[in-house]
Amino acid sequence: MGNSFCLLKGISTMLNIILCGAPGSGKGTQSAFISQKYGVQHLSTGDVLRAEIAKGSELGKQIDAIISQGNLVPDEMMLGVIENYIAGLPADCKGTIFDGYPRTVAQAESLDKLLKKYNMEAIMIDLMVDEQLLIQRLIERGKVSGRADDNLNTIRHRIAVYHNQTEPIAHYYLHHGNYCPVNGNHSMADVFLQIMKIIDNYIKE
Ligand code: B4P
Repeated sequence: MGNSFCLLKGISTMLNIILCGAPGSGKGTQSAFISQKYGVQHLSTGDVLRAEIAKGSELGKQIDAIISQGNLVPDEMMLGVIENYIAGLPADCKGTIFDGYPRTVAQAESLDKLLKKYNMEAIMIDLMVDEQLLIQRLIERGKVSGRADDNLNTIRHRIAVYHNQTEPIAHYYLHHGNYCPVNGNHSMADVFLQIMKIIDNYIKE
């Protein structure tokens, strides 16, 4: 059926934000702030995958094996998650933060097609953080998160996967969409100030 609000209005007035960055760059942290301030929904693909693992399903076991090694789950699996999510959006939805999706150029292309199908658009905010700081933050988080992927070896591998598979999407958005880099090395509050400036300018346009 699709979303009638989009089809009726042409380009939807929803605020859609794609939040990208290396592991530990603060995607989850900033998504929570954005969601609270602007009333948009927060879709964390990492959380969706961890919820599947927690169910103990066969699929969850496969996902666990991939994530705990620090690798990305296959693009087709993620596309299913995103398709279901967008098709199920309520008519009064104010928008979505896509936290951690896309993570490959193929995912970016799929998301583009999906957004176009529903007459939606998005801005891409890229959190740029120095590698040493990423490692430090994830090691700290690992002390309390209990996450199998928050240990030094896996963190290093995740950062390498980020450079190889995710970083190229910055070039994709530079050429295809609204690309907005943010210096994520600062405090959570300072990073959020930079993000608010971008969103407020975008809303004004
Ligand atoms: P995610 O769950 O997306 O998480 P993340 O990259 O580890 O961390 P995030 O950037 O959200 O950092 P956070 O705010 O928590 O991914 C986990 C795994 O899921 C991936 O490795 C992959 O295997 C899989 N996956 C997810 N999406 C996928 C996709 N689309 N395709 C394929 N596979 C996918 O911040 C980290 C820590 O830093 C926190 O403790 C926080 O408190 C702290 N922090 C944040 N900002 C700070 C700041 N400004 N100053 C100081 N500390 C800060």
